[in-house]
Amino acid sequence: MPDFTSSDSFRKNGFVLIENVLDCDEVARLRVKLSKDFSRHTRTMETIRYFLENKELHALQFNPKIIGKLKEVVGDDFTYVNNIEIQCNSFGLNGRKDGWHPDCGSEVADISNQYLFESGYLFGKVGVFLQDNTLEFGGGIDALVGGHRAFRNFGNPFFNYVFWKLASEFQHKVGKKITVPVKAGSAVYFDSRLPHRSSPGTLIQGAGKKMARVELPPEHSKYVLYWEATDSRGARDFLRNAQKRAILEDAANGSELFFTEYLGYVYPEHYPSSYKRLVELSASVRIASIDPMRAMCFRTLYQNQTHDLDSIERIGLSPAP
Ligand SMILES: O=C(O)CCC(=O)C(=O)O
Repeated sequence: MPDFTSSDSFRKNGFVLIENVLDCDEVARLRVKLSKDFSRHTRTMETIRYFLENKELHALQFNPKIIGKLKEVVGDDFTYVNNIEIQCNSFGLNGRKDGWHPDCGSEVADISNQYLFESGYLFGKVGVFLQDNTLEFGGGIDALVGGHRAFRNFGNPFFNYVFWKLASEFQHKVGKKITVPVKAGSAVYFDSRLPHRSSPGTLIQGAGKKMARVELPPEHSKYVLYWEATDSRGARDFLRNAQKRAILEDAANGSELFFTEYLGYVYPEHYPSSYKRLVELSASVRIASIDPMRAMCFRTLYQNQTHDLDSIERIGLSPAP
């Protein structure tokens, strides 16, 4: 088995495994809490509001092992984007590619986002897993090793896109796909361009094209906390694209207004003191957010749950920020 735990693995393989972030007792306590809270509804995930209300969850972002590894990979300029997802029994396995996808799908579809092809580009998702990844129940992610390297810069947006399209089809057919050996209490930091999917699990049924919550016995429930880590430039580019996505969210069509919600949180204004204290103590973590005026507009849209174009224009957001 190659060494997925050294910081080089992020550049080389597209992900790095961070082992033993939490001990058994910490995992057990978090599982009890999440099991209780998720039993109150049927949603697949909790988002930033719930995360900031619960100290034991936001403390995970400041775990010394996670911070240490992110510093090794990203450097001292590392920054969090808090598009928080706390997923429960959530699996996405269908579609033409059986659930395989990069996270930057909406960014690469917009040809103006050439940053994805730059050699120094660094953006990824951190996931903290509260169960082992097993053959029967999944519990972690599968990864297409090195798949992020399909993003090559030929100095021409059209060639960049076409090469990526062809290379990612080729990789999907012949590339090396592995189940990342996640244990309860470990974390993974993976490149947003890396094709990955929920590890399937032979006993998992009912997973949809989009992430769907499936029924599992409580002792096998799957819980994962995700957020993004990058450098200051990566955060700026990502948040610009996220605003375009937020504007296209439409509550009337059943969309959850996920982007609209988290973009409304500005650091430090909208964060509790328990979180701010952790940022201060860490002395190195930066929290990215958008311009406060724009954030206020997104908060209004989220509160009203209205997303028609009229209301977007009325509160002063243009569809192309
Ligand atoms: O944890 C999982 O099941 C995979 C999640 C995933 O692919 C995603 O959030 O993009």
